[in-house]
Amino acid sequence: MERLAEYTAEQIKVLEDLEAVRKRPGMYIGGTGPEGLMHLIEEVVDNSIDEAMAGFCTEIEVIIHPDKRVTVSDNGRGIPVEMHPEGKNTVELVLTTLHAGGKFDDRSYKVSGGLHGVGVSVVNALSEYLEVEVWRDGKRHRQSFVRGQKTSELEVVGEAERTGTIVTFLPDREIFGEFKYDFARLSHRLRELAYLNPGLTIKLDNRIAEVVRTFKFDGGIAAYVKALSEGKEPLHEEPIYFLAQIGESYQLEAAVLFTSSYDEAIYSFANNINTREGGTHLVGFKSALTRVLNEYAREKRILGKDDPNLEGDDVREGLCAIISVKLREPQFEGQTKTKLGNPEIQELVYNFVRENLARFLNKNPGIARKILEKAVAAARASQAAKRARELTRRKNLLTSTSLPGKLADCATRDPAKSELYIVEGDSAGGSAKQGRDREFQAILPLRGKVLNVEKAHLSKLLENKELNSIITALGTGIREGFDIEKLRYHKIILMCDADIDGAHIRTLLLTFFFRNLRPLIEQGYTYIAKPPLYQVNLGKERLYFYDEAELASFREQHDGKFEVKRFKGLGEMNPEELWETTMNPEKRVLKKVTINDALEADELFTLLMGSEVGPRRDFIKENADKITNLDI
Ligand code: 0RA
Repeated sequence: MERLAEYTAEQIKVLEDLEAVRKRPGMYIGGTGPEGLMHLIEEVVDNSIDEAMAGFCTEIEVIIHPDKRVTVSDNGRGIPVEMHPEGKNTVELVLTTLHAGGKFDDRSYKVSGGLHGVGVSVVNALSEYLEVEVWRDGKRHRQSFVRGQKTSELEVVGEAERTGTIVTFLPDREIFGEFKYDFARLSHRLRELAYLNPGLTIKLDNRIAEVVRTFKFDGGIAAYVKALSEGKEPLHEEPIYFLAQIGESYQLEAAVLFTSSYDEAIYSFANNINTREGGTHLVGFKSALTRVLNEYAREKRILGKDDPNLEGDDVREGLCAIISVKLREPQFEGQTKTKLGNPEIQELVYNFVRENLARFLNKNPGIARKILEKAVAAARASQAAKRARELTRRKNLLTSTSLPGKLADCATRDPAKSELYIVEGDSAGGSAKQGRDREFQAILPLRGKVLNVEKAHLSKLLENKELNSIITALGTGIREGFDIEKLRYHKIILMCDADIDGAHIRTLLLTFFFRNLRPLIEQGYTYIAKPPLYQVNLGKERLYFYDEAELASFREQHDGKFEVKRFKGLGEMNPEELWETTMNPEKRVLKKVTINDALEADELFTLLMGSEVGPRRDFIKENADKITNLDI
């Protein structure tokens, strides 16, 4: 009797959990758009990654099938199959119980931050269909589910000569609608995971885009740093790399490459999660770096008695670095749960970097000198720039700054009501000027490829006419000189063509904003305009469609008499059309740029600018649909 009551209660709990997840998917996977879909895949992959981190898995494969099913397989130990007293096997428990992971598995560094680590049961609950196959104890075991509920018991279906887990699922259309995967993002993430787990092979077999990619990097984060600094000139051949294992609970890793460029690119990770908001590991890293370089400079008399200390910004100019920590109990904080909070980590990382970097500098005096000469030069330049800024500020009081000639400004002076359209090409710029509402819409046309900001010095960048006119039109200044109070428009809208060049220019502009005007992205002032792809003439009516799917569903509802026109570029639209479809606030589609969009643009940009042909070709294939949809 008692047994039966328990079983029923357990059953009820499972159903309640299922309902909770299906009712509010956003709470568990962050949304039901491409972001949420990405979380589903990541959740399953993370389980395999945990197995790799525990040292039992060397290969992971992700297959995107033409019918949108996803298969994630690994050669780990396999989910345990034994029965529990309540009559369920471990596989079923893991797949139907919220947060079951931890209970059945004591793997030490688990990926469990933010929305990650919600458990595969969440993926199961949100899948039209899920099948798991476990190869373990010489047998292949299989169990199937529909919308989180089992449709079969765990059955032995054959023999197995190795071990592993294979999960295949189809996201539920009731939840996700007619969904599309973000391929570029998926391959970016899988590549990143391969760098973070050296030696692990991750294969992505994308049968929709027909791209197969295999990621394996024996060099780990040192190789990642090298790839990220492609196109920059290194001050030393090989990245400086350190690794420390502290007891059972912490693993610390850092890879550092100083370059002659002017950008700082530091990426931090905790348990394989990109901690975009930083955290204690990053703070520990930065303070150790500044401390060690100042100590070395004093000891070797590179800095004189009367010289001030080098500032953090000076020692980090041109630095490309990755800090990756793995820990048992990560605490993730911040708006997007991508800030590491563990207080003990700060000192651990500080001591780790301080000791290892000091030792490296002492052993490699030639490299040390180059690094410090660069830092000293940066310090001088920043002092000079500060003086120059003060000078121009004084001058500006007399001469009043003039706006760029190509800018067609709006009438209102109220930034909260004003919009700035940054438009690719003079011809589209012309149509936009004629079609706009001049009361609150300003137009700034840009000519051609804006500038390869990656390779440019800060002062060069300010000489570039196109970028210079953006800066003056915005009114804020840049970098340390940035002042949001001076912003002249509260909506900055990037309007580019729906082709590969447009995508490239947009990537470039986002990179420029990310590096120089970051608060405009962080505080949500930056948008991407989405012009329509098709115009349909139906009798006297003119209709516009923004992607293939919209047009397809229109075709389904109307047969026969209508005319379809495909827009190739913004320049093809006349002023009225441009206003109707892309600029009229009542009708237009704008996408707010997030810091993630910008970060990805930034990394992508470095890859695209690099010498490798492969990444560029793959980018184009994976983005083929996005480029026509302009849905960055
Ligand atoms: C619980 C315990 C153990 C492994 C796993 C779960 C596991 C889960 C997944 C999900 C995808 N791939 C996986 N691989 C392993 C430890 C098993 C043991 O001690 O033998």
